[in-house]
Parts: sequence; structure tokens; C-alpha cells
Amino acid sequence: MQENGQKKKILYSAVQPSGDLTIGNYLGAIKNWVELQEDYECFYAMADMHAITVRQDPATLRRKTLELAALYIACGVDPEKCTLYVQSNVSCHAELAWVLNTLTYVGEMERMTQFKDKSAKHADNINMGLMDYPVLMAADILLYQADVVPVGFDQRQHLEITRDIAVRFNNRYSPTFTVPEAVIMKVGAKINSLQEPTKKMSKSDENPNASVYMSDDRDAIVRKFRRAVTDSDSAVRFDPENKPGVSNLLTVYSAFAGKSVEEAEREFDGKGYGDFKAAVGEVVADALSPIQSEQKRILADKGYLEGVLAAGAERAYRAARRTLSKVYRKVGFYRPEK
Ligand code: ATP
Ligand code: LTN
Repeated sequence: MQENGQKKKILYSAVQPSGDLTIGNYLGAIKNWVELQEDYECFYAMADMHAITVRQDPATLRRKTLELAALYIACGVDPEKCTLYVQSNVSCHAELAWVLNTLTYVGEMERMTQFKDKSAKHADNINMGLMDYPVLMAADILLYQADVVPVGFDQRQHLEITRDIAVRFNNRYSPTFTVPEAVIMKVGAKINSLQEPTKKMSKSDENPNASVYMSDDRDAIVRKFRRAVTDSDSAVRFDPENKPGVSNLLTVYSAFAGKSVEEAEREFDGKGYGDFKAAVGEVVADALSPIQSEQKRILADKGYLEGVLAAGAERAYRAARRTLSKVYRKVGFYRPEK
């Protein structure tokens, strides 16, 4: 309940515990979650069921799931205010995805940009799960009747298909799902690679210099920004079309320093790329260092983290089950009275 007695709107988001998170994941998603948690009833998941659509080492996946939970909390997600849980702990996700599959067309899934990209990248493992990924994501969101879903720019298409599936179900049966809105921030929704600044920064990039990881130490951070690809002119000016490298660094700097891009441009007016890149490295390292120590502290407290995730799974299950029971009734699944 809000102070004015109105029910809070519902927010849902998730990140896959695959690989090490980059500052793109942080700026595009998690940083905004922290800002939004005061105003919404929030559900934040570790999407391990999505992660296995590409091959994962089991022990690593389990470890990364806990590390991701600790990272959410270290970034400021408050488990007292939000429901934080592991996707596979709530069986309703897979169950709703099955029903939604029957309202989704193969052609639609084949056209998804991420499916095409990941199929090209993992040509030896184009599995059904990879293709069905957006339907599972729709199930995640619709189970909780989410009003808003804060994600980075690359997830926009998945949100569109989620809305289509929700409307389709509501029309075929009767109003059941809230049709969610994507929340894509103006700054930080697409952080690009430091080596190929027209491509998104990705946690699965093979070149370690292309991405800054949330776990990188100060030396690595400063070094990666120093080596970031820029153009040959030397003005620190925001112009994504002609100066993608510098513009990407200005976005990173302004997001971490809490300044507007214009302010950042003024600050580096007349200074060369060397000074600018060093300043970006410092501001990012200063921001990440307390998050890293906090994550380490939380991970060492196994009992605490387990308690948070057990309570989160239970709360999530209760909300999800309510929606799933409604869905099963509407599609005509028989259930014995006793
Ligand atoms: P992968 O590269 O392994 O496919 P990913 O880095 O895209 O993974 P996800 O778990 O798919 O990571 O995404 C988690 C969240 O981070 C999503 O909301 C996504 O939109 C956001 N995100 C990912 N990369 C960026 C980026 N470069 N800039 C801004 N947001 C991003
Ligand atoms: N596919 C998302 C992760 C994700 C997600 C979700 C995001 C899984 N389920 C539900 C928002 C809502 C990604 O960011 N790659």
C-alpha cells in the first residue's frame, strides 16, 4: 500500500545468471531497479531457466545464481521491500509458458532478433528453448500481473511480443493478464562495446577488453577505458552518429558521475581524450568498488542469502499460483473438487 492508500503498481524484471555482469547490465537494468523499488511492488528474478538456453556448466550456473543475488542486494535492491527469487524455484513459470506456447506462432519466434543473433553464435545448439525464450519471458512477466518492466533497449522486442500474447489470451478467453509496459531509461539503456562502439556491450563477448565487468578491479577498469576505441579527432563531444566511441564513454561517465551528458561535455571541453578516458575509468572504479566489497560480504553470509531466497521463492510462488490457477480454469483444465 502507498501512503495515499492506493495499491502500488507491480514491477517485474530479471537478469540471467550467465557469465559476469557488465556495466551495461548495471546501467541498463539493475541501477534503475533500485530507483524504482520505492514506488512499485517489485519482483526481481535470477533467470536461470533462460540461462540454460545456451550451454552452462552446472556448478558454475549454481554459483553465478548466488553471486547475482548478492550483486542485486549489493547494488541496493532491498530484499525487505522487494521479492527476490530464483526463477526455477517457482514451477509456475514453466507451466504458464506451456499454455502461452499455444497462443504463439513459430514464425513470430523465428523473426526475433535475439533468436537470430544467438542462433548464429551457437549454430551447433539451436534448441527449442532458445526459440521459446520470449514465451518463457512472457510467462515470467504475466504471472505477476506486472504493470511495468524495466529493461535495456535490446529487450524491447521481447516486451512487444509479451504484450501481444497477453492481449491474445485476454481476447480468446476473458480479461486475465495486465498488459505490461516496458520502461527503457533514456541514459544507459544501450551501453556499447569499448572495442566496437556500434555494437552493444555484452557479457558473452569473447574480447575481454570490449566489456567492463562488475567484478573488474580498478587497474583493469582504468586500462580498459584507456584502450577504448575512439576516433582521430580529439573533441569530447556527444555525437553517436559520427563519434560512437566518445559518445558511449560520455554516456558511461554521465551515468556513473550522476551528471547530464551536457555537463560532462562542458567538463572536458578543451581537454584531450587521454584525460577524459582516465576520468571515466576513475569514476567507474570509484562506483564499483563499494558494490564489490558489499557483494563479497553478502556472499560470505550464506545463511542470510539462503533465507532471502527461500522467503522470496515462497512469496513469488503465492502470487504466481494465483494467476496460474485462473489461467488453468479459463482454458478448461479439469480439476477434481477434493
Ligand atoms: P548475453 O550477452 O549473454 O546475451 P546480456 O549481457 O544481454 O547477456 P541479459 O541477462 O540478457 O544480459 O540482460 C540483462 C539486462 O541487462 C536486460 O535488461 C538487458 O536489456 C540489459 N542489458 C544487457 N546489455 C546491455 C547493454 N549493453 N546496455 C544496456 N543494457 C543492457
Ligand atoms: N531475457 C531477459 C532476462 C529476463 C527478463 C525476464 C527481463 C528473463 N525474464 C522478465 C524482464 C522480464 C534479458 O534481459 N536478457
